Amino acid sequence: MPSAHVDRFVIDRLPGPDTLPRFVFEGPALQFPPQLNVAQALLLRHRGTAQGARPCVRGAAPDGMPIAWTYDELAARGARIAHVLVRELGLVPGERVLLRGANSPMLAACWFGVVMAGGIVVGTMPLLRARELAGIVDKARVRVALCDARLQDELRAAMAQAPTLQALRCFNTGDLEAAMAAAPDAFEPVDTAADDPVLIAFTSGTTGQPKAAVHGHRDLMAAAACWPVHVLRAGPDDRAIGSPPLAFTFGLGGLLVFPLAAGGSTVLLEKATPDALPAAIAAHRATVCYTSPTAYRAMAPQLAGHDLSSLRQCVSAGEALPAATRTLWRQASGIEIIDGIGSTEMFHIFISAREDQARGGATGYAVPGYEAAVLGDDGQPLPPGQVGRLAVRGPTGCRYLDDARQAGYVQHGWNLTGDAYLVDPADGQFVYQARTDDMIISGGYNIAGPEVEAALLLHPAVAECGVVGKPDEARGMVVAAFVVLKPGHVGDAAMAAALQDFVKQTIAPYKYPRELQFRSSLPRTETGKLQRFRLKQEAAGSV
Ligand code: 3UK
Repeated sequence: MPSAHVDRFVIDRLPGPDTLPRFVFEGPALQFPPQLNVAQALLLRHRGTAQGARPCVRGAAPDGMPIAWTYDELAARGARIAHVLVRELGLVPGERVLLRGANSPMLAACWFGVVMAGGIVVGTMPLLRARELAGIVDKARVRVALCDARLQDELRAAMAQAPTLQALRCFNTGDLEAAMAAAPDAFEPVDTAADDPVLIAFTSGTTGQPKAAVHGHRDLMAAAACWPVHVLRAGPDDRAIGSPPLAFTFGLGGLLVFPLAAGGSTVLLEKATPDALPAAIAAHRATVCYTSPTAYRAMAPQLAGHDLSSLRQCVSAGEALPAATRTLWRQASGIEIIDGIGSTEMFHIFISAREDQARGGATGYAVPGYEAAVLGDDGQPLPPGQVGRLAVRGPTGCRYLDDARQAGYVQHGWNLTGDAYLVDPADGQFVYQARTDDMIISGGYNIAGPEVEAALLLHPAVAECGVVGKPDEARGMVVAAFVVLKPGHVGDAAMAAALQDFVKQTIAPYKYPRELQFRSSLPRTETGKLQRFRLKQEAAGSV
């Protein structure tokens, strides 16, 4: 099927066939028509039907007034935005549109407006600064941006550094709403090919230049046919809520694409921190919650006084879920967390387990539709119990925009996520060890930092912790822990010794942190990941 893209900037910069992963589409649910537009498939096809009148997205306007739009109301707003993009800003299919804003119903309307018009969405994290925004504009060659009025300063500053960006409209009480009012509320979506790009997702990039992962219309629908159907199993009466930004594919899938694909609804909150989320779950009667392991840990002691009776399912991703956090959350909420590993490159979760299969410390099984394996250094699968590189393939996969690092993520048709895993010989579950470059090799032993963290988290005084390798002349590296204590505990030498002993009693003694420092907080990315490279620098004494 010919592409509908008039602007071929992205299509011309995709990896060649020899560096693409093997895409696997098995079973009737993964067969798609040659032409597909996700805005049509998720939203527009319901117009005027009973589904069109059902609740779709909730949230609040900038003045705090509650918003509750049906499918038809979201579609109408998306259509008006598509008209503004095409008529006023001259957008052509294939052009990139940068979106900037905290999660809100208007951000979702902008997302659909861009997609209806055949554009490619370039999501950006709200906390990014002008310099980082300019890098994204440059890499994706962005001419048009839609921005929350309250976040426009940093983007205007970026425009000075990135001259391709020329057209900016602001929403959530800005000039976009005025332009929308003058536009029709119906738009014929561009008839895109199923594999036309629809999204450029920048990796959160803990180090180095961020990578731009491209996904097409079919990729989003294929992801929606896998994990949400087989593991989550949420339906039309479910209402999603959570913290990940729509610029992070964990949030885009969990809080927009998947709820709509199931005919359900979503709550898009500007502020979904652990202090705010329990009250929001109660206020919106949400049924499915998406957030990070650290947020579940921080929320667990704060549930009293909130009516969480609507909540059925809790999804954790972004980093490994420690067994102690799973237990803590089950005790506080009565809910068994669904853990899942996903990545920006794969779009969403590819290894996970249903609540009834979930086991502390394990991520789960390959999601139906995906295959997963643990490979040795020679690229061949390892027997269960041995630690190697996690490899996955399925209906989605890595396609970096114009990036030599494609050859690092994709090898022999597999997507290599950069994670060290093993398969548990007892139950076949995939068990996370560490990022491959974070494995600590000390005195000839391989030690996974997250395993030591999981042990420390079992101690009642520990709120959060991070464990990294510190260069050491005698042992090559030693295990160094950074610990945040819960209120009421003192980080003195006695506490350090007690924690070290505790680890020796809990896991193999050679894994205990020989160095242990107390901190008031740990460095994290906007997607909730611990910034280990900072802890490593600190441990090495370079900062
Ligand atoms: C790590 C996990 C252990 C792992 C993401 C769900 O996190 C997401 O995407 P990113 O590109 O990072 C990918 C990397 O993060 N990771 C994520 N989840 C887990 N490690 N257990 C987990 N449950 O290192 C992976 O390679 O930021 C997660 C859905 C969409 C996503 N983009």
